[in-house]
Amino acid sequence: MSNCTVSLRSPISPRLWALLSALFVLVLSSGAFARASAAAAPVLDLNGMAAGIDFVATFSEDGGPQLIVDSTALAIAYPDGTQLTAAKARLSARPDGALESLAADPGATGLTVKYDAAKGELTLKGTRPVADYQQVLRTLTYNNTSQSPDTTDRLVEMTVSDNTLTSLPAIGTVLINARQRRARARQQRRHEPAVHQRG
Ligand SMILES: [Ca+2]
Repeated sequence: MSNCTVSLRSPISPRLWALLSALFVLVLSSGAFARASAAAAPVLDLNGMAAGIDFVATFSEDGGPQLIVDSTALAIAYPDGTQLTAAKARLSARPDGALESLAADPGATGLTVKYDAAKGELTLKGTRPVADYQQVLRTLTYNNTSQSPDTTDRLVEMTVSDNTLTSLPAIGTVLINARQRRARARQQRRHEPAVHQRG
C-alpha cells in the first residue's frame, strides 16, 4: 500500500464554511427552479398511434362537413398539466372565402366553440380537463359549400394550450375533390390513347 497521508493544514474557517453552504443552497434551489419552469407543453397528435402528429383528409364537393382528424385516435398528451384553456384550428388559405368553414361539436363539455370567418379560425375556450378538449377536437370538420371549389390543398394548423404553454402546431391537410376535377379526369381518360403492349 502506498504511504499517503492527507492533512488539512488550515481547516475551513466557519465564515468560509457558511459562504460555501450558502452557495450550495443557491445552486440547488436554482436547479429546482429550472426544473419547475421547464414544464413540457401539451402535445396534440391528430392521428394517435400512427407516425407523426398530422392528418390528411379528403373533402368532396357537396359531401357535407368532412372530419379532418382521426375521430377515434386523436390524442392530447399533457403530463405536466390536467386542464387546458384553449384550442385553435386555423385555415391558412381560403380561396373560396366565406364558403369555407371549420366546425366542432362541444357536446356536453361546456367548451365554447366559435368560428371566425374573417380569420378562418375556429377557437375552443374554457378551463376544462384535457379529455374534454380531446373529445371536441375529435369532431373537427371542414366544409365548403362552393359549387366550383378551388382544388388547392387546404392546410389547417391546430394547437392546444393552457395559460402559458402552447403545443407545437399539428397540421390537418384537406384534399379537395371537386366534381369538375373528377369530370375532367374522366374525360382525360377517355381521350388517352389505348396502350398496346407487346407480349
Ligand atoms: Ca401520432
